[in-house]
Amino acid sequence: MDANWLVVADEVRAAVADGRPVVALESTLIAHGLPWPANLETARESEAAIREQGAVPATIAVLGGVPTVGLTAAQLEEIATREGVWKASRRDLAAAVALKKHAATTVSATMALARAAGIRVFATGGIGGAHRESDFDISADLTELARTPVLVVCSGAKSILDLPRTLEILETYAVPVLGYQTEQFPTFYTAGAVGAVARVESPAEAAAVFAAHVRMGGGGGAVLAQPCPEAVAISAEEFNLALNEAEIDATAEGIAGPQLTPFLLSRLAELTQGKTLAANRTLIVNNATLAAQVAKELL
Ligand code: PSU
Ligand code: MN
Repeated sequence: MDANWLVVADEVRAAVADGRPVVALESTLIAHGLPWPANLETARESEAAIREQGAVPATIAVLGGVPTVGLTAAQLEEIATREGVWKASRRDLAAAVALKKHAATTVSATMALARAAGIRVFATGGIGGAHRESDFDISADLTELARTPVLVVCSGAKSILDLPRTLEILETYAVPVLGYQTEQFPTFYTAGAVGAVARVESPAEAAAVFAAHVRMGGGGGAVLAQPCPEAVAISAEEFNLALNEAEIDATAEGIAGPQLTPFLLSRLAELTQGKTLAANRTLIVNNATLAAQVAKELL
């Protein structure tokens, strides 16, 4: 049974109780990662992709202080349109609840709430990680992966990050990182890959690795990383030029902390004439489909 401090949609609760496949979705990418109306469209497309596979979607957010697992259509629209929605990592959840805020949940907060509702698979675009040129701005997503047993299906960590360093931190935390039909860590919406990860060929193999990790007392979660579809991926040259410019703008405007990721994502979309936005949307929905396929195999 789920905890008494969170609201779980009836459909989600029933599916979890019956052991049917459920996929959690985060809300920070809706409220802060993508512009209107692409944000709402992508959120709806992700839910539809999960249903198409025969699984139940559960988008997660905090509404008026209530952690909510499985938003209604109206609640989804509210998170996509409302001004002043907080961005809550796990550290911010208690404040959002006690101060009765509307908060979109990042990967770390979504994992924690998914776990509380009994959901084991979660789809997003890219996890947070170690920012470039900062020793201390390391996303809470990494520590959450170290301690919460949820499989996060993504396209690696966001290209704006120091990806080799992010991968090293995941190793330190003993978080299994799986490449979906690849032996390298995908670089989000940029073409290319870094490092070396364990390759899995199918949703069944991914599910088997995650199940083994949990069974052996791994304690934490795991990452299943699927490359961005080639047709929409941005070349490394074009991306790096745009990122250098976006970083200069961030420094000039004094943007840091939780605002940095949303600022860079939106500036990059402008600088690439929408190419990063198109790629981000495509990979998010693609990951939702894969997550549903893995959730079916985990039963
Ligand atoms: N994936 C996307 N867009 C996003 C994010 C992920 O395609 O906006 C969000 C996730 O919620 C992730 C957060 O947890 O960015 C990381 O933020 P930070 O770097 O401040 O930890
Ligand atoms: Mn940060």
